[in-house]
Amino acid sequence: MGQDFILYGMQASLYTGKARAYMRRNRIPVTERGAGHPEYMTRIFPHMDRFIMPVIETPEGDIIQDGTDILDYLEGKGLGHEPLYPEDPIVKAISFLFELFGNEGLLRPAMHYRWNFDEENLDFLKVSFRDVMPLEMGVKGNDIGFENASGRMRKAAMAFGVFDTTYDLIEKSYAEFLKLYSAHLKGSFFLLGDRPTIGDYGLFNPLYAHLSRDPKPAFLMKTTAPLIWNWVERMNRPEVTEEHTLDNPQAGLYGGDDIPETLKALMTYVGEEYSAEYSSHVDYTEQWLAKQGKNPEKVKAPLGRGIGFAEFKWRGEFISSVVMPYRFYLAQRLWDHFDSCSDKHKKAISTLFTETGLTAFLDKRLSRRVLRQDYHEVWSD
Ligand SMILES: N[C@@H](CCC(=O)N[C@@H](CS)C(=O)NCC(=O)O)C(=O)O
Repeated sequence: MGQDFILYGMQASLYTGKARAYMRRNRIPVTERGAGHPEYMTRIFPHMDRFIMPVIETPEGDIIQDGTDILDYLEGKGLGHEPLYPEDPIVKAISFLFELFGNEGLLRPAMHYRWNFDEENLDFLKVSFRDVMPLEMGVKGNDIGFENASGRMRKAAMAFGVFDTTYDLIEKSYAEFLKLYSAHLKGSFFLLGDRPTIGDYGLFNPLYAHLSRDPKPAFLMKTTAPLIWNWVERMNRPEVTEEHTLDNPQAGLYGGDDIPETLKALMTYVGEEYSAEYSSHVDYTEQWLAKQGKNPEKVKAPLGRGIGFAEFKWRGEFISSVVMPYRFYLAQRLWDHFDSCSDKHKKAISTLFTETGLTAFLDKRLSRRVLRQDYHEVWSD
C-alpha cells in the first residue's frame, strides 16, 4: 500500500459524501475505490462482517467505518486544517444538532427525490451504481446488481416514512428547508460562519449524493436554491479558490451571543420537523431495551439497522419510521457536550433550544448508551 488513505464508497452514497468532502477540503491524500472493489469484497467486508460504506483504510493499515468516526479519526491525527468543532460552547451545541439532523433528519426528501422519479433519475442511477458492482459481474450483472440494490433502497425509503400518501408533505417540507437554509446562506458561506463544521458535514450527506446530484432534485436545488447548490460545491471542492477559506485565518464562526435570526429559523424548522420523530424513537427504544434483558444484542438487523418502527405525528399526519440506535450515537454527542458545559453555558444553550423548540434533543435521553464496537452499534451496560 502507498502513502494515500483509501476511501471505499461511491459518489451516489449518502454517507460517503461526508468523509470525502472532509478529506478533500483538508487536502488529505486519498484514493477512492468503489465498495465492490476486490479488496473491499475479499478483505474489508469479511474483516468488518458488514457491507457498509464509507470505510477508510489508513496508510498504517487501520480500517475505520462510519462517517463520524472517520472525521474524528482524521481530526484526532491532526490532519484537519480547519477545526471541525466550534470553540464557542453554544455554537458547538448547534453544530451537533445539525450533525444529527443532517445525517438522519432529511432522509425522507433524499429517498423520495431519488426513488420516486424514475423517468428523470433511473438511467443516471444505473450508471452511478456501476461504481460499486464487482467488475467480474460484467455489464449484464450490473443490471441485476442494480435491481437488487435499488429494491433494497426503495424498501428503505418506505422504512423512513416515504409513501405515496406522504409525497406531497415531503415536498412541502423540503421546499421549506430549501427556503430557510438559502435565506441563511445569504449571510455566510457555511452553516455557522465562514468555514464548515461538523454541522455542515452532517447536512452535506443528504444534500450531496441525493439532493444535489440526482437529476430531479439537482434541478430543483439549482433553480430554487442556488445558494445551497453553491454551498454543496464549496463543501466538496478540493481546489484552492479565492473564497475557499481553508487557509484564511480570518474565517470565523458566529459567536454564541450573536446567533443570526436566519439560523434560529432553521433551528425552529429542525424542531418542527424532527423533534416528534426523535422523541418517539427514544420512547420506543426504552421499551425495546426493557424487553431485552441484561445484554441486548449487537444491532445487526436489516432495514437500516433498525430495531422496529415508531409512530409519531408529522405535519398533522401520523406516520412511522424505522428506529435506528445509531441515531442515539449522534444524539449522545450533543448530550455529552451539554453536560460538559459550565452552568452559564448550559443555561444559554437551554434558552436557545427552548426558544427554537428543540428541548427534546437535550432532555429526552436513553438509559443506555450506544457504543460502536467491531464496526457495529452495541449497547452499554
Ligand atoms: N452511520 C453510517 C451509515 C452508513 C450507511 O448507511 N451507508 C450506506 C450507503 S450511503 C450503506 O453502506 N448501505 C449499504 C447497504 O445497505 O447495502 C455512517 O455514517 O457511516
